[in-house]
Amino acid sequence: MTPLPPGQREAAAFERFGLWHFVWRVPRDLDTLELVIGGDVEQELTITAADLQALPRAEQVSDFHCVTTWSRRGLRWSGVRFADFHEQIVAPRARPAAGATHVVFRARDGYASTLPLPDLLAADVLLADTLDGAGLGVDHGAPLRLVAPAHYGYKNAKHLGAIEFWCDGHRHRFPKPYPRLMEHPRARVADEERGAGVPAWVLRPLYRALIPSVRRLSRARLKRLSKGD
Ligand SMILES: Nc1nc2c(c(=O)[nH]1)N[C@H]1C(S)=C(S)[C@@H](COP(=O)(O)O)O[C@H]1N2
Ligand SMILES: [Mo]
Repeated sequence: MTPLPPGQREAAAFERFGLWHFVWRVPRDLDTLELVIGGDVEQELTITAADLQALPRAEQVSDFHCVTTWSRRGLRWSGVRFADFHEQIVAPRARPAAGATHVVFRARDGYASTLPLPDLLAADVLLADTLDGAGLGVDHGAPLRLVAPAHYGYKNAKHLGAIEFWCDGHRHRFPKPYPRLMEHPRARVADEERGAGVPAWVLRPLYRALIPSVRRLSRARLKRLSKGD
């Protein structure tokens, strides 16, 4: 098993997680994929599952690290590589501007995250639609999510609705009501880039203290959902 990165602890299970507002919000109609490609592009597109089927499938086992200090190792994802998606769909069909390297992921629950294009072209970055051999459920980001293992969980947007390519990095802000300092532009796990302008050692204990309340809320939400709510 790979060693845990600095400040991380192994979680007992891979459970649905997120910030309180989003953990309580569950998007509807997660069966069909409709992914808008936009931003500074020549042609806005709406991508469906059929478009993704034309790309090579990729499978990988990777570790997942939440900024609140829990990690889960050895998750088996499959989907398409972001690099293939970019090369075979985005570049030829949407034709982003040459300087459009600020990539924004918008989720159907109102969540959003961003990463620089060069980070997304790494071989272990997937647009994933299965976990451990089964289609993604409502808990882990159906119908399609970003998996970028070198970056903290908060960059790995679930329930993708749009991917935008912008020349200007200010097109994105960390979702309200949460402060911008919660989002590091790259959030690399190996470098412990937990937040922006706040040292990792300050954030570690604060974030660690949040885990139980988020888990409780998330489990309560899933329980209500299973009763049809
Ligand atoms: N759409 C959406 N994506 C999201 C979040 C969210 O609340 N909504 N939370 C992020 C955070 S903080 C983490 S740790 C992971 C959790 O992924 P999981 O729910 O599959 O465990 O999703 C990330 N992506
Ligand atoms: Mo997280």
